[in-house]
Amino acid sequence: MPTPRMRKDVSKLDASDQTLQWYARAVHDMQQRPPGDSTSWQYQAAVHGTLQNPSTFTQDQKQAWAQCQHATWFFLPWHRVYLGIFEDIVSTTVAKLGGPKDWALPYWNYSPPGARALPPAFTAKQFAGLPGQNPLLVERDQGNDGKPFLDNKAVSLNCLKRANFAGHLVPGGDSGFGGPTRGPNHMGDSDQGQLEMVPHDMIHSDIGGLMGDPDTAAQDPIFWLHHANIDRLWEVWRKMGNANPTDPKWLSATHFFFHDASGKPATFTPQDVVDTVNGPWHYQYDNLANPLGNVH
Ligand SMILES: [Cu+2]
Repeated sequence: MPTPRMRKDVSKLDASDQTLQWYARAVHDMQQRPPGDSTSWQYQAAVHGTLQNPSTFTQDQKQAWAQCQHATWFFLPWHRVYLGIFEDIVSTTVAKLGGPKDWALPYWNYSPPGARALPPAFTAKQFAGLPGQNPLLVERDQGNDGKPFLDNKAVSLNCLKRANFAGHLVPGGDSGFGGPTRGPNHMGDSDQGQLEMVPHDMIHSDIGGLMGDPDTAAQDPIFWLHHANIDRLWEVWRKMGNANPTDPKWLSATHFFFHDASGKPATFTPQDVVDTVNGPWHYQYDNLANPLGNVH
């Protein structure tokens, strides 16, 4: 098995670290690819959601686009697959451009008081020696001035106190850490799991702009660092002694369709991705400490 990639905290990268410079170069490269190429920036963003009318979709796009899972217990595993494929595409692109072969997606852990501003690479007008505007700088309602903008409520990690992954689809009921037991669900504001509501939704809506709408969110390069943190918090929660569902309805009954980093159609179930080190991608996080301290 290859050495697992290490996903690192973006706020703690050394001054000499080139992770974000290579990210910007890879984003720029992906943006030059034709939108029909499943490894292009536009195509990858459309897998989450798109403003294009579904009646214009090709047969392939009908299966692959506008698939993000929300307000369901598939929220976490679906986004884990989405990130795994994206990280693969970026890392292949970084290597092709002459960068390191072990590039890994960094995560933005916005909960500590010192990390509540966008990382400077996302607000600089120019970056990484690229021509024109920095591809990491896009339209946002807040954050582009480089100042901290997230309050305590937005970055609260109370979701980690939930012992149950699965919740119930009952109005006002317990939606669980990971979301209510239900079939695949593309959109939906209500009945979200606790991690999906806070901090996930709060970060999306506080940044606003592209991030404020699921149909455009993945066009903002910060989306991927935000979701890497959400994926990390799932691992933090597990490491605290909590367990994923064992119900086959969650583990293996639902197959999600994607194209892998080589463009080949591929399906995944949550069972395929519960182990980050031994799954289809091999990665780990540099910090899985319980941020709540010793909670009794
Ligand atoms: Cu999101």
